[in-house]
Amino acid sequence: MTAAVPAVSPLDVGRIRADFPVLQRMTRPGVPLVYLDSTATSQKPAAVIQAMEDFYRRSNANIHRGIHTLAEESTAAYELAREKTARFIGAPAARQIIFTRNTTESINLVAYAWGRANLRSGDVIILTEMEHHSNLVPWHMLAAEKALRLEFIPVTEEGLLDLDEYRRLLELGPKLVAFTHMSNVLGTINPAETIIRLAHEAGAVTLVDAAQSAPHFPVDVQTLDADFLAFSAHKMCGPTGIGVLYGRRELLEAMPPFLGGGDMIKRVHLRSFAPNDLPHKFEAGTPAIAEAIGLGAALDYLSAVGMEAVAAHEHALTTYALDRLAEVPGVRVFGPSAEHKGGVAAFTFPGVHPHDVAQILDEMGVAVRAGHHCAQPLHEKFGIPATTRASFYLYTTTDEIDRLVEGLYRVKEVFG
Ligand code: C6P
Repeated sequence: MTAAVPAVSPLDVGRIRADFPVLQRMTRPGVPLVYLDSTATSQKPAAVIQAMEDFYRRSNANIHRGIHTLAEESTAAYELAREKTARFIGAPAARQIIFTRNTTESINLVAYAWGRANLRSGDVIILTEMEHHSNLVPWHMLAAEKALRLEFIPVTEEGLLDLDEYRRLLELGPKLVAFTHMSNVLGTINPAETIIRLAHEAGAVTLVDAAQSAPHFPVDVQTLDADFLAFSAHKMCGPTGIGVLYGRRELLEAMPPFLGGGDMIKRVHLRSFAPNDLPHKFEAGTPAIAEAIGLGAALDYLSAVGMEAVAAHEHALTTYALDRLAEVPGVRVFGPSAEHKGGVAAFTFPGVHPHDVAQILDEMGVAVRAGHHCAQPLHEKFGIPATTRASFYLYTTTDEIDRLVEGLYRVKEVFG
């Protein structure tokens, strides 16, 4: 497939695509893969696969425990990945980076450790109507346990947060404001700096779900002034099984541990224990070592490409995709205009179930996701059970968006 890219893209997408082995495959004879499901998980460049293989071939050992050569190499590689992660998001210190399994676990860690220690009956938490279940259910669970009150910033018809309503909700004196930086359905890029500044003025702690922002545009925790920020490696060219929680040092230091076990302690006696220092206090048990190294390689890869360039490429693709999808009669794309939107287009096709749309697209090699995308309340808000969702990344081309549109005309033929 030729790698046609938007005229204004700053990326050499042909070269980038050559770095991703899976993008070279056919899904069936003569049908090349068009991978438009990076919001669910991104593909991995050879450099990441190689870094993990090299670790297992050369240095595999447990970390923070042994004093033999392999254990020292392994520990150094794991801690280097933490330093790379801190640098990637502008964290002041590597010890403020906690490795978890994914965004979901990072948010659960905050709900369990910070929430249980700091929230009391009647306290208010502000969320938004566009949250992924990962940033809803942990708060539902905590609210049920502690009789907390959950409030939601409404989403407008256009797919933006209603900031006037947010200002009114802040008058309730919330303890926490937790919100997604970018919606995995609408693609809305929320004004995180403003949301955080207003939350701080109201005395609230903030948590940013950066699962869809950290992979796609520059995110700097100090510019944002975020208290907590969570994301997953697998959505940003890294492996599954490792995620990140960034936290403000004072908050992390004051929090009790999340899980108990090896590595998270300084001393253990039969009837007591003393927790370890940051970041180890929150990393009980043997962690995902090879995966951390894979994450480090993914961040090297993205940094070499340049996150500004990734964002500019995706913006151009989104503009192109919205124009092309508007040509297909009856297709309704949810979310704001390209100005406020990342590389996600979730849509309905008149009279055809999203699963059927995805099935026909798959026959043409086009991989999209169909369903509620773990954002059921948002779909309820728009009065629909499900959408078909195409999503873009640094390796996506305009040719691939053309294939998506061709596929939608095929859906029209099949379903009349
Ligand atoms: N969204 C999607 O297809 P995990 O599964 O923990 O790595 O990420 C959870 C998560 C949290 N917040 C947002 C905004 C997300 O988009 C996701 C994951 C995927 O949309 C899988 S459901």
